[in-house]
Amino acid sequence: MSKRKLVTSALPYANGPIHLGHLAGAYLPADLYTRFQRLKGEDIIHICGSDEHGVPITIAAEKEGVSPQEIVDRYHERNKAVFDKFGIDFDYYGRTSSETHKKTSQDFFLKLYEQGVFKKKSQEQFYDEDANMFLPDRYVKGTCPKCGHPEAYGDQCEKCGSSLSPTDLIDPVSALTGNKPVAKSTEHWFIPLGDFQDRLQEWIDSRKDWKPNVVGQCKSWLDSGLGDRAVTRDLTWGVPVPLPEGEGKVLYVWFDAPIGYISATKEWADEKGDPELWKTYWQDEETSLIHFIGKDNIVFHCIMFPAMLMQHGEFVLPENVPANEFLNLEGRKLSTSKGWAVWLEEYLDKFEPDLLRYVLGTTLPEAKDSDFSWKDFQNRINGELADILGNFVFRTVSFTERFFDGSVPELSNPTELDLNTLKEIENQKQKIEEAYNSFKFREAIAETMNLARIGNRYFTETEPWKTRKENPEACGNTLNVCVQISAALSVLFHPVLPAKMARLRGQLGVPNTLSWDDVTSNLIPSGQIIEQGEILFEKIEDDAVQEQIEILEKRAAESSGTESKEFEPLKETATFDDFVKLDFRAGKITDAKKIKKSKKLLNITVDLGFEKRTILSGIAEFFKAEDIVGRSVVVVANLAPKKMMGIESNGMILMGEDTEGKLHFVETDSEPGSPVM
Ligand code: B3M
Ligand code: ZN
Repeated sequence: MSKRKLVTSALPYANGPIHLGHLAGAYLPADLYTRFQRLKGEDIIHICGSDEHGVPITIAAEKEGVSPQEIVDRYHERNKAVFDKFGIDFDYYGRTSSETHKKTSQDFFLKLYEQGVFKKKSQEQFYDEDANMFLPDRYVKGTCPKCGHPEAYGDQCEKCGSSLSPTDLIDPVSALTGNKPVAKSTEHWFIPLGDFQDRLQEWIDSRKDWKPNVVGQCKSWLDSGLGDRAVTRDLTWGVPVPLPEGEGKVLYVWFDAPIGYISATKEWADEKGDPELWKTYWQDEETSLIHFIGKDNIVFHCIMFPAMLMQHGEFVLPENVPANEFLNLEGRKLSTSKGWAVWLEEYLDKFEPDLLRYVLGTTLPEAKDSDFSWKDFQNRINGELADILGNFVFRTVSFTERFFDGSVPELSNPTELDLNTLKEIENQKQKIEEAYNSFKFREAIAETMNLARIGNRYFTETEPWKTRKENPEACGNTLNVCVQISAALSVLFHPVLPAKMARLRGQLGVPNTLSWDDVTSNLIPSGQIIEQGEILFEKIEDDAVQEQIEILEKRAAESSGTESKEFEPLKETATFDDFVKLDFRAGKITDAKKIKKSKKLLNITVDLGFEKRTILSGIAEFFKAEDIVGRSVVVVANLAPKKMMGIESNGMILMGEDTEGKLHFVETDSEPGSPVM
């Protein structure tokens, strides 16, 4: 066991408000973990802050026609406030525009520079001649070479997750002007990640308890071989490169942002009046450093930052990086630009923070992508928080109030059932603890709710409303047991429902200072007076969630209307001669079947009038084989044959793609075999 824990959660870009996806990716799990460990009495701090550099900020500023500073000032304050309201309990929320950060990241860079680790290379970089600037990777768009997604960015394809360079893109254009950019030479410093390959490999192999999704991504990076990665950029917004030859250049945002964790810890220590304290958390080997992030940040936290830390030499390496997958919303991918998101500020206008903490906690995308829906939100609140947890503590407290004047009855001559039920407190506590310690928060929450289920079942089985008259001792025992379970829940549920459990502790007279290990099956002495407060969990009405669904749909509709649609850039001009080489024919699908082992391809037989053709088409995700038989289609009939999955495909069926990426057939009424032109 380490002596102390340093938890970080990804520094959100201060370029927009926080939504559900952010919470589910990093902040809620980090907060659950930290609150649990704190209750356990661990020495733990949770550090976060705004990422105020990088192209996402300048893009937001340009869109609004304001300065980057204005953007980061606004969102830093807003995001900090909303995290606070939602109960994300950071020890410090810094920002990467601070002086401490500038100095810390420049010193870090200089140390590596002096160690001679960087390679200085001149490289060809895309330049936008109208905008008069070098284009950062994010400012170049084009088609992803790996998956064909037409909207990939020069640093990453958000569809398949591949990390890219702008020159990898097919048909690159400038995101500023839409121009075709020109390549121009510029000099930059690179960290040769290849030199760290073996050390990183060995280190990651030694991480036995990492999540499979994280190890998997690291492995695929390592397997494909690490190359040089530029750590500087031609930009004006960012931390200036601290070298005379670095004028006009700044540190790459993914170089400075993780150092932001260190700067923020320094500021935290300063604020505590113990300026050296940060070193204990970053430099003492007995610290466990844990990064909570979303899956799109894995490579930076598991490859790039560790390489930087290894090279620097004075810091601990992350002990674990329990990255989450993505959260979808109502079955669709979250998209801020398409208005398909739930912003936390909006949520908090209508509902209490603890409700979402619970529901999101039970649906965290821990092992694979997961889905949040408003219907599920309502079901879980009504069916679990209200009907199980709320109902259990309500019946316990109100029964005690009514029939025992609020005084907790004593346990005398308990039955085996009473004793076994009390034992469940310890059993469940053990399970919950193990789940928290292995970053399985969904399981931790489910097991906590199970204790309330056990209590409810026991209450019903022991029928205190009957024993009250027939066997008052047994009735008293039931209530004693139920009060003990309620008291235990008021602590065990604290990481998830901090505000609600504080209220429950108030009702039961459980001190707020109680730690996790203080929880026993005898928390409340008999004779203690307990009091019903207002109901803990009100049910959510249909109207309330319907309203949220409508808000979402309305916004999505509006944004699809007003959003200036981005069209694919046109391909190079084709001459008339090029065009007439292609022979388009009308056809009719006479048979279609799935291809084993292929998610995308269907094996389709098309009647072209003069012959039948086998054509493989990548439409299996959109159409069922049996549904397309009989459809009229247009076929490129003289395309050279191509073998896929061991089958020869002879031609291509034309498809149209809609804004959501769904495919549709291009149809014709002509007889099979007739030319289409
Ligand atoms: N700001 C990316 C993101 O918000 C980035 C994280 C930095 S963590 C050092 O996804
Ligand atoms: Zn892609």
